[in-house]
Amino acid sequence: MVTCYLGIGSNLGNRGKNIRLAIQKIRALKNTELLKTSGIIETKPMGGPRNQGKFLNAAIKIKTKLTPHLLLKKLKQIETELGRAKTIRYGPRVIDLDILFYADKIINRNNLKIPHPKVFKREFVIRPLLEIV
Ligand code: PH2
Ligand code: MG
Ligand code: MG
Repeated sequence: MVTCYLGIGSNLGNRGKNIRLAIQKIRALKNTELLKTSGIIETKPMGGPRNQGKFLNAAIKIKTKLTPHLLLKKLKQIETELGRAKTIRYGPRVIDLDILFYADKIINRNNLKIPHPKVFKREFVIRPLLEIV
């Protein structure tokens, strides 16, 4: 089992419900345990279209036996189940699930970068994260 931190964001639909449902689905993943959940904060959208709605953001701490790539795949599945459609970069989304840290691993693949490259540049990531580390 390794410890991971995930960032969660939503700015479309019932944002709070989307986040709660996503956390439930992560908790239900095999070989994965939910350890901590931050509070949910409302944040101004950073990047993307200027007229998009505000986000709700949160972070969670989990323990998992899934490999980073399998965890990524499961998170993408959950995003799809919750109705996320592919749109423009940084555009509005029903749910966004990002791996922020996976133990002390460093991964630099096209489809997966850990730690999340923007983790230290984004207040909407750092604030909830600080609550649970
Ligand atoms: N996610 C983005 C881009 N901009 N802004 C806020 N406030 N919250 C987010 O989760 C967010 C964002 C890309 O994933
Ligand atoms: Mg993101
Ligand atoms: Mg993402």
